[in-house]
Amino acid sequence: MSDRIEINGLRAVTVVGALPHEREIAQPLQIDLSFEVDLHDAGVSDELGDTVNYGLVADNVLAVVVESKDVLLERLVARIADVVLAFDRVEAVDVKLTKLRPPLALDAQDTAVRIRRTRAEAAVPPHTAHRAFIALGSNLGDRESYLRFGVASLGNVTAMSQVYETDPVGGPDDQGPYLNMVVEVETSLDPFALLRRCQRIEAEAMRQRVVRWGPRTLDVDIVLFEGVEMSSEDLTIPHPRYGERRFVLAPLADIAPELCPQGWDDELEPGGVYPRGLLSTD
Ligand code: A4P
Ligand code: MG
Repeated sequence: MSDRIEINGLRAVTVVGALPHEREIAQPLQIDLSFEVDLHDAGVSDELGDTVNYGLVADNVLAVVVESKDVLLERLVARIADVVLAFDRVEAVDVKLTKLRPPLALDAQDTAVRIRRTRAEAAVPPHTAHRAFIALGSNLGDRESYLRFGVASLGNVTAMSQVYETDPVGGPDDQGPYLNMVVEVETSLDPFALLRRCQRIEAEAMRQRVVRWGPRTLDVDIVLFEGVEMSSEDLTIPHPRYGERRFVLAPLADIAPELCPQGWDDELEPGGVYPRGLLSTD
């Protein structure tokens, strides 16, 4: 990942070192941090909830450093990496810890250790994963490409329905047929952050070739989010109309039939939804 947040030149005074006088007298350190976070959502939403609050990271790091009684910079720098990786969205961190007045009988400006740690190797719990189901629909332009773009942008897709060609439900009379599908994702985002991600993907798809006021190139809706039932101005889960729509339930039944309302296949109007096989990867 190329997105990063940096905190440079953070200073603290603390006890660290192996020499007797270093155990007695606190000494100045400098901490330089660079951590990997996906910043796409925050770049669109302008919401602190979509990024990592670097003020909070700096506070938590300083709290650990000033309490330090570590002998080795190596130990303290590893603990700093753990503090940063405890923030859910941080994927990896580079930390440089510098002794500004090293105890050397030589003319050296400073000494430092530098490490890189990733979430996979850190002593922190993995992301809290939630299972959610997302419906994608397109009836404008290269519909299959838009679906492919949507699936690729969602990240961590764990199951994928077939693609269905479906007659439009509602809306203007002259719009063309849709391609619809449903995917399962595993996400560490909360429902609102996931909605913002869906909306960002829609915005990116439309930015390219949308006809103003025309049908949509890509619709990305949250159908279900494990353990969540909610209704707010911006977000209703489960999606308010999913139980009435064959174009959502047919693909959902491919990957999670147990989550479809009982008897839906007999109760809903037949027709209008035609399977076309798995999303092609060309
Ligand atoms: N919103 C609330 N709950 C959710 C949720 N669970 N997921 C809000 C996503 N969005 C949710 O959505 C309007 C607002 O709903 C958003 O601002 C969000 O805060 P939108 O995507 O901007 O507009 P929309 O999708 O046109 O509206 P709506 O009411 O969600 O429409 P539907 O019900 O999704 O229907 N026919 C076929 N064959 N295939 C289709 O895919 N899609 C539609 C859209 C109509 N007919 C169709 C299809
Ligand atoms: Mg929608």
